[in-house]
Amino acid sequence: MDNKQIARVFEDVSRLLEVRQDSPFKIRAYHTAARAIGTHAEELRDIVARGGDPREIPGIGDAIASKVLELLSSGKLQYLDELRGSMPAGVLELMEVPGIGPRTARRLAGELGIASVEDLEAALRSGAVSHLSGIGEKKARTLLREIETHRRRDTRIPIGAALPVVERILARLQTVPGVAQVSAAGSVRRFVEMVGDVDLLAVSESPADATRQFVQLEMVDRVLAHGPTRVSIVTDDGLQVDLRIVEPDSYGSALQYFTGSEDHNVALREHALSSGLSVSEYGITVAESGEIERFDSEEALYRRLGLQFIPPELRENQGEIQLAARDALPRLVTASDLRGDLHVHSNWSDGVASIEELAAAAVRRNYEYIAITDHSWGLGVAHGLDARRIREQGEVIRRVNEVIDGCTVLHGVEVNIKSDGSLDLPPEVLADLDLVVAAVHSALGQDRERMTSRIVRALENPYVHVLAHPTGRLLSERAPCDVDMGKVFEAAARTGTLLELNAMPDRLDLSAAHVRAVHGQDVLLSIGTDTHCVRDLQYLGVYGIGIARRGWCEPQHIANTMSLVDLRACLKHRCQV
Ligand code: DGT
Ligand code: CA
Ligand code: CA
Repeated sequence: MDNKQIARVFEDVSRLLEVRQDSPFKIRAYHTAARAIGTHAEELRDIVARGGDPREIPGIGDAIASKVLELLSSGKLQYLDELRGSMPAGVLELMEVPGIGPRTARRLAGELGIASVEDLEAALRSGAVSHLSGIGEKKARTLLREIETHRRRDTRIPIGAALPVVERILARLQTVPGVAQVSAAGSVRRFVEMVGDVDLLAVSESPADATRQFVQLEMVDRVLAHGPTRVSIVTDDGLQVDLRIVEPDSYGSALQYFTGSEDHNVALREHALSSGLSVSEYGITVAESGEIERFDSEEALYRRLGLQFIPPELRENQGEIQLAARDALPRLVTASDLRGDLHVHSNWSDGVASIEELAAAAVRRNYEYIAITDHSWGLGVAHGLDARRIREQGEVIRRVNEVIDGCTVLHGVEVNIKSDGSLDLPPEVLADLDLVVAAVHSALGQDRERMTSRIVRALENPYVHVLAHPTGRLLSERAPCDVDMGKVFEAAARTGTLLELNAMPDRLDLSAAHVRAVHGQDVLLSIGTDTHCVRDLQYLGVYGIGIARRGWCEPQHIANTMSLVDLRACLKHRCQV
């Protein structure tokens, strides 16, 4: 068992103890241990193998250490089995749905015999639950939305979980002798937010060697199919990966075909047919002569069809083929267009890096600016800043700016939007800051009307420059808030407030669909990573740019493509502070 699996077991123990209303101390001990193990760098099995002790990990005491040993030797935990046995079936599964706590789960499973998420959905739809268990109509609607999100998680995987796997496999395949070209294809290459499976393509002189190396990767849990030029595996994270090996002279055609989307490919074939050309995964057949043309690059293939190269992120048959035919595709933003990061947490609130470390990392990345936007005090958990600490932080930032070269640290804040739309810092504090990012963090379950007017009120606050993670969604974990985005876009345009594209892979908020929807509405976007450690800064050019491109963004749609001088002027002018 690896740390992730062990953590999962202790998390289950903690939850079952909670259902049983066991001692809060014990519940917390298992929860803390689960978190410590899940995030610990060294595998527990390696610690034990080198003669070490599980108690080396802070948060693990005697009782849990002996359970770790039991898990490592037998793969099972008797204590967990006993706990499960003492409780109605289904409580753990029900608690996977956000909004269902231990008390509700126990009541649903124990009194109503609801043993699965499917049972619950049926009961909610029929109204059976609301009569018996005090779950009102509004709560029932919220739960149904959460179930929807929960279900999608079971079948589709966030791009943020797929990309690291793709990168590891591609890096490995590149080292196999005879392999010339490798690429992701399918929905991953199109930067779809939730992907079904991963498609990879490679050119190789000896396909058998490449496929053999692939099935021998450590992450492979099982092999679904293994042919001479095509393999499908499932990784130990449950992700299906298909690899195809193709000939060098048809690589362009194959890559185009397997990148999809299917709708794009259908439309492309229709476009080609009108000029007597028939497109397949192997090449283009000229109808008149029957001659087959092959393409080693996608660029050449699209050119042959009289089209501009269409970036993968646009290939959804949403007008891209018609635009490409007129040479009128948008000039999509790229990572090198971005000049800085506009949402960064330091160890002044809940981040782990110091302002000095973040500034140094920004210099290394050639950023022109980086905005430190720590949480305000209203967020109890995050060591939020009050007026006094914001002043002290300003002093530190001034000193850092005196010593670093080529990059400016902007002094910002991520101010909390309270449930009535007011902020938890006074105007005179906000007025002194370079960048005020406002966000909703509490009362996420408000109804549509209240949530919308709450956010609109925050947008109307003259000190707010940016609305961060506008919908509050966590991919596969938490449904977006119930909010009228049309009204949010309208208010953002009217007040000159920027909307954030949060690049944290579990947020991606705004979504690509929302990003695309704001074009033409005079809404300016800002991309921020919501970084809590130096490593997360890399998300800007990966997920931030990926979603921006998928949302058809050109550089002028995004505030952080501007120079510092222009950015300052723009913030001042738009928000009229
Ligand atoms: P996913 O995996 O559900 O996130 O979405 P995709 O787009 O990656 O779909 P997938 O994995 O089934 O196939 C990858 C690409 O290969 C797809 O975008 C287009 C192409 N393709 C695969 N099978 C077919 C097919 O039966 N017909 C057509 N037209 N294209 C196909
Ligand atoms: Ca796929
Ligand atoms: Ca596939």
